[in-house]
Amino acid sequence: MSSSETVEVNFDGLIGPSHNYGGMSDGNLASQNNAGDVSNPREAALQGLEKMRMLVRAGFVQGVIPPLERPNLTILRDAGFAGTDSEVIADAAQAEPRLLKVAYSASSMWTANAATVSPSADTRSGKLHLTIANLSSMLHRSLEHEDTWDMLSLMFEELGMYNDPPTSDDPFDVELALPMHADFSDEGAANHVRLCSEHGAQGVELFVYGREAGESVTGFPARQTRLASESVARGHGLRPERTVFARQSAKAINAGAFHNDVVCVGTLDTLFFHEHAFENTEAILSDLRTAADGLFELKPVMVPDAEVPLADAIKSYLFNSQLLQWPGEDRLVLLAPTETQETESTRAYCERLVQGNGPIGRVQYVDVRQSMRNGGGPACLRLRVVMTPEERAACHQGVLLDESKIDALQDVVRNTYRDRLSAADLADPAFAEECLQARAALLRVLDLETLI
Ligand code: SUG
Repeated sequence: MSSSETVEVNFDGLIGPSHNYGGMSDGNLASQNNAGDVSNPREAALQGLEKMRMLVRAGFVQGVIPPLERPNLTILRDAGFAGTDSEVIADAAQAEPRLLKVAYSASSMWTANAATVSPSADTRSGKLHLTIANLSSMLHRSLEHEDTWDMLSLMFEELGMYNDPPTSDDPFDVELALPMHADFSDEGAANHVRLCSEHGAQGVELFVYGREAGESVTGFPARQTRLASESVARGHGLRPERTVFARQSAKAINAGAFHNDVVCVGTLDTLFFHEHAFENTEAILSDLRTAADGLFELKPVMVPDAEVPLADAIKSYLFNSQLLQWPGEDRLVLLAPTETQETESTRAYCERLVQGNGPIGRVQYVDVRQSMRNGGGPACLRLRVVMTPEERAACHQGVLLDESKIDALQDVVRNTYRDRLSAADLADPAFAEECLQARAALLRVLDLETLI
């Protein structure tokens, strides 16, 4: 990959040492079904790092976002637990074990929910804008946004915490999360797709929401409001004529597609989605074509329910794949979870897909099972940031990976992470110290000691 190109950088979440199956996400079938199982944080983090390695080897620019500090003792102290950290943990384990799981959740690994990102080619200011997602729908996820803001400010504004507000020549604008209220419920890039002719060109941004602010919906929670999507688009200074808002279908949400990226993925001029992903598919495609007028010709790839039933799409996470312009290949590559290969209808569909002459030419499978068992596939684990060479040079270099840095991170994981973690283990105050030490060692590899 040429260093003079504008490229899409994937910033993967590094899975933290407290990865566990808490059963905390209503409407996320994997989280619900695997609640209480014993997790393997070491294997989880190694699987994630191997995915990053695969892309580094292929020639992609690959970044990483380290785990947030866990346990989050603030939520426990806010809930009235007092005393030393050990006392707080021991008392919470007795009185509020569910809250202890919340405090320990490693959910920041799903960086597609960290922020919504608009590349500088799309914004009025000419800056790369990132709005941190408030994740207000689920308690454990609502704890992320403040620390994610610190983290991304540091990564993208290089010491941004000490340089706020950013000066006019900063290439980045990292914006605080929207207000913490159900009307502004925002889950970040998981409900956002950017389409374009090439990454550096002006694009069209598609925002997908599940409900209007103030609307009460029945069934599983709709985690994104139209107000939130519109607020992010306004804040980023996007051109209204190049921006499309689409409603996710209630059918998809109630079948377990708690984010749009469970039923849709897009890149460049290609939108790959399930027949039941949207409320009004024809109108959305027409809006996208109008928005793309003069920029590129949209290539929709719609998967019919008759070929892949919605339930199979959700079980296999076919759409929660990374759709990539693989160096040296003419057509796009779908980096899909191994569960897609193991599900009959999706495996057969993928075989037919690549035999055709459409925009997707190959499917590559990747094992991220530990994350999948909490409803997080390859696409959940990464935040896409389209960056010019100048922006890449201006961001914190410690989080851009090569294989030796991946080796060093894997060594830390092998030496400090457990290979077995159950809900009962969270009650042991010594585990809190173990998590802090593991994270500190990871941060040192990434030159982020300032976050320790
Ligand atoms: O928010 N799971 C996450 C999965 C996020 C997937 N991200 C995207 N689709 N982009 C969620 O539901 C489960 C945690 C638990 O139950 O322990 C969880 O938070």
